[in-house]
Amino acid sequence: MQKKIPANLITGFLGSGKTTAIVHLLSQKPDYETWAVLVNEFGEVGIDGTLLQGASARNDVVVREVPGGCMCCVAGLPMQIGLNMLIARSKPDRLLIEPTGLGHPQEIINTLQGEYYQEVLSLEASICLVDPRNLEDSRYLENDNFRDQIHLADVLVANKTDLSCEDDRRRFEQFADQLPEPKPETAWVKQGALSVAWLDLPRRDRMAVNPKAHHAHHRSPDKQQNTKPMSLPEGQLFLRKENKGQNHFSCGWLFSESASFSFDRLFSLIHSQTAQRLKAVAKTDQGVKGFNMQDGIVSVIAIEETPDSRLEIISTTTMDWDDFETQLQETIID
Ligand SMILES: Nc1nc2c(ncn2[C@@H]2O[C@H](COP(=O)(O)OP(=O)(O)O)[C@@H](O)[C@H]2O)c(=O)[nH]1
Ligand SMILES: [Mg+2]
Repeated sequence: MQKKIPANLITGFLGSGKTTAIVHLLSQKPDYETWAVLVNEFGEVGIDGTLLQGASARNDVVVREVPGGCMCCVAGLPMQIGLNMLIARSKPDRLLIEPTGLGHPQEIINTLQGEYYQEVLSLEASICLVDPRNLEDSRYLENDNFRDQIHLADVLVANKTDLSCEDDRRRFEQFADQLPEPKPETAWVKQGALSVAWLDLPRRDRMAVNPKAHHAHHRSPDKQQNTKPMSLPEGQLFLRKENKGQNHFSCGWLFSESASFSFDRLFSLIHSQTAQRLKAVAKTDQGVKGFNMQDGIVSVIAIEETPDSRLEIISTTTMDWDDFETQLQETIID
């Protein structure tokens, strides 16, 4: 019988540092192993896959995206198709899964532990990242997905601690101590510096406190069947796709390979946004760049190559997408 592939969930709310943590884990991968990463994004266009592949830049790491909503909604067919292709293509020694920060982990856990994957995958420790500054914010503490992400995790990690103060640390320690079931491992890190050893910790079976939390979506049935990555019809410069659910709105743009952006203009536009989150991968006059904006801070990385340019915004309020689109088009070099 074939050895089961160890699989780990890396969970955490929007922008808590999951992708950063996965890049860090990939840097600790033993040279002789191949690892696969499955990333689910709330938005429709899918950007983390390129950011991850760009940052790891290794051919013994295979990344696949499942865009278009929370994995708890796409946990059925789209995730199975993505996962099956990933496993068949890369025959990985380990699988890391990044669910969207807005998702509830229970459905994914059910799928991964279901009959279909029983002989293929062995689900090991789940690691949940939190920004400790959020532990005094009732919008997080009262959010069922946030609470269950923490509850279902085996390792609880405070990330972005460079932005925290002593009070945050005390609050995090108290929070961890008061959990009904203490975690086998807690940590206080920066830049998603997870230890690869945590991946081998055993997973404890727990029941979600609020497994129905993911049903608070407003998705049309046709979207749930969306299994294909987005692609652009011939001759079209760009297309745009919107999504909403979990009290968040997203809008994504996919640009043709011929579109080239002014780095300075695009950076300024991204920097001026007030939305929760903005991510982009763009061909610019300064090379291919990955942009990541969270709480008004923009980080930029160089990426080796990308077949096209993409940008996605996630916001807690509706935005004037037409207006943003006009501004975005103005950043393209003629
Ligand atoms: N200051 C600071 N920024 C971080 C840290 N970890 C991640 N980030 C930044 O936070 C943003 C969101 O990180 P990302 O890994 O994409 O979060 P995800 O949405 O959970 O996958 C990015 O701009 C990261 O560069 C950290 O420890 N400190
Ligand atoms: Mg991410």
